[in-house]
Amino acid sequence: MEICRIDTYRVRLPLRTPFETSYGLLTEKAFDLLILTDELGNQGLGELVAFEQPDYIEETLETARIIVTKHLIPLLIQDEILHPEEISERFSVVKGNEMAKSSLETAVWDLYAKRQNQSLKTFFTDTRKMIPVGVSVGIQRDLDLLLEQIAEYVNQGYQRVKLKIKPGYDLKPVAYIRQQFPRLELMVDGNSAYTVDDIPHLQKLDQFQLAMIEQPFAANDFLDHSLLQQALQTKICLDENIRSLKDCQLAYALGSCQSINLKIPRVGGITEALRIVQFCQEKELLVWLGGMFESGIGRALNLQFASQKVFTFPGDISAYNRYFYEDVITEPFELEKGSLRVPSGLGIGVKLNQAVLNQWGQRETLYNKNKI
Ligand code: OSB
Ligand code: MG
Repeated sequence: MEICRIDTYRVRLPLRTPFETSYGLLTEKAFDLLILTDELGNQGLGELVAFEQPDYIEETLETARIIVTKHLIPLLIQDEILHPEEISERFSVVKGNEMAKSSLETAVWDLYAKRQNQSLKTFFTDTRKMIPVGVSVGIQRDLDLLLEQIAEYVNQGYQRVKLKIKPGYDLKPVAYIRQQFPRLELMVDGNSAYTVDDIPHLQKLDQFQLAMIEQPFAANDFLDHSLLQQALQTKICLDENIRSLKDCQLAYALGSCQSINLKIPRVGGITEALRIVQFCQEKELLVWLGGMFESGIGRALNLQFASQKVFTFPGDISAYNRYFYEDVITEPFELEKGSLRVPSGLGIGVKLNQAVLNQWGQRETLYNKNKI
């Protein structure tokens, strides 16, 4: 197949409620949609999920845009594409910049599936239609409000709660939630806010039967995470650290974690994500699907991928109304008994809502072979 045209929508969607992590406050989600058009007029959709601040990882929306337009699009259009698995190899001359790569790589997978008249999940093995999901809850200093928020999510049916923590805001909120919800599937996410000196403090989390503790230490740290995992009963889960299969192998070899939060954009796309799933299965590492406050496009991709039965642990894939007032797709995802349904259409299975895009987005053409 040949990519003849590439368009983008730069979108900002206001969040229903601001989301606080140890990095700061997110009040709206800015992202780019990428639309690839082939020689037959089929369209593949991808989402560039990078945040505006380089706090979660190095990439930002702006740096990723430069990488996409200046370095990746030329590689994408230079030769015909026979299979989407070729793309990660073709992009490997560009170092890092996984989210930029993923925005195009996943769009190529969507386009390929549509050309084959297939849903994307048909390219994965052992899939199902309903995906158990959880919710990630931001830092909320008023513990009664926090509890109210969590009770609301539990009532809606979410099957797992992830609580964002940071130094000075950890044991107390966790103890408070545990007291009210003794059997809730609960975990915490430190988003790199702790250091090796906090190990004795973090050991106190062992008493709360948490499913796991996500990313307490720095994004490039494997050694201190390994020390912590040895000092803990609770599983450590790595998020920011994991950009590739190699990172998983390193974490496994060092014993830095027992669980992997897999985000397709953070590992450069579907091809690398599939390799990681396979490795985790071989090594019996618990792998589950994370989120980046995606719009319906990235969320549809996540659901297609999470349709693989290995994803038994509820993902950070919530209904659209946990994040936004309206979504950029025509049928936004709703919660059905604690699960989201994998869309059954071709490719990622969703259609763009043009009215919403016109209101919140700005269109630009990045490449046009025939100047059509
Ligand atoms: O660490 O997983 C994270 C959101 C922003 C930045 C980092 C993270 C998160 C989430 C969001 O936890 C999960 C979601 O998309 O629902
Ligand atoms: Mg995380």
